[in-house]
Amino acid sequence: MATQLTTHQTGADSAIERLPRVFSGIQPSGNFHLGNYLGAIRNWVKQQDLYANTFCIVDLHALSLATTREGLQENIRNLATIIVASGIDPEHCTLFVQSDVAEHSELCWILQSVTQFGELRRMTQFKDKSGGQDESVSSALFTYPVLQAADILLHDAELVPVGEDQKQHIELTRDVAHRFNQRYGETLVLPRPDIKEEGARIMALDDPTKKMSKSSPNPNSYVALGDTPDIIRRKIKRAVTDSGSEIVVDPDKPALSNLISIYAILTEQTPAEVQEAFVGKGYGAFKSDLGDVIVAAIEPIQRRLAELDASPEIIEEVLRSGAVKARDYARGTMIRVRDRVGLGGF
Ligand code: ATP
Ligand code: LTN
Repeated sequence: MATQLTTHQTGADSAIERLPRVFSGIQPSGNFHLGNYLGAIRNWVKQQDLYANTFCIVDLHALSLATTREGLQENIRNLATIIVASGIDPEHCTLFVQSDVAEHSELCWILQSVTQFGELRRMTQFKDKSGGQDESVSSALFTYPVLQAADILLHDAELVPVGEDQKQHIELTRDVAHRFNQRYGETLVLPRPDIKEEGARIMALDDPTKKMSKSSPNPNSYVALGDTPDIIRRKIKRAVTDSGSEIVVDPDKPALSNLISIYAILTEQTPAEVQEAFVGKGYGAFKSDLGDVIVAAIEPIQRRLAELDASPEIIEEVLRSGAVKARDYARGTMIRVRDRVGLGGF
């Protein structure tokens, strides 16, 4: 039987391979929301022709908080479907599941040896997610950013498109890569975060001081991509607003500013243009229009979701061939890393 060569080996994707490399990851932890879409996936889609893209469903990261076998499997499948339904073209990008490429875990261990305990202790995501319970949370939650560094460095990413909350992790990745290179010689590519000004931090609908989050116990705090039009409109109607009646962007009105910013991104306007369009109209009219704008943005994605759900073999094949491509690339990096460090080789 002929060995199946990957596109990486045949050079069939050579035009893509010459583009700057991009890597990003997303956790299969359920409740994919508008913040994830506006802060991350929408940008991945918009820029997909400009870069050689690798996108990863980071199931190993999801283990840092308790999961069940069935829940995890379902979340991985759903997230892959959402990513493709949102417009990621699997012909142009590599989309794969992290645990299908064992090199991620291996590089994570090696990088732990050049990561300082104090660096990890300063990570704000650990402080937020451990909720002060650092005696009982998993140690995976603590070493989580090292696995993230391994994801990025394994794939030689120059750019990492993420929301604002991930900036600190990308900076840590740079520091770790720099320290590795100093100790072992130039080996790893130093990545830069790609954080857009707009959409980088969508706030919760029930509390504009917190980011919209999958793990919020209150489903009214986020618009989930699977919400029906009625639910979306109701959630927007119920969203907290600030005192007053005018539609104005104002740092003293964080709730309203958040809603205006969502409106502006989805209609490709500036917040000032949105403000202008609603002069003399009240919160009721604005929220009603915003509900319609979100529904209109999400509906085509939901339609594609339904089509893909009806043929699950499509996503299975996307993830299978994505894993082959990602493994092929990762193997090359690990040969380099193991050799530099002086590991095994017998
Ligand atoms: P949790 O909210 O439970 O912490 P999460 O949604 O932040 O989970 P991921 O699913 O891993 O975690 O995030 C995927 C991407 O979405 C990341 O690039 C992250 O920066 C971005 N993101 C998450 N929340 C927001 C938000 N509220 N606004 C903008 N971008 C966001
Ligand atoms: N930590 C990220 C998810 C993530 C990621 C990555 C993002 C894991 N590996 C590599 C960018 C690049 C999060 O919680 N949003």
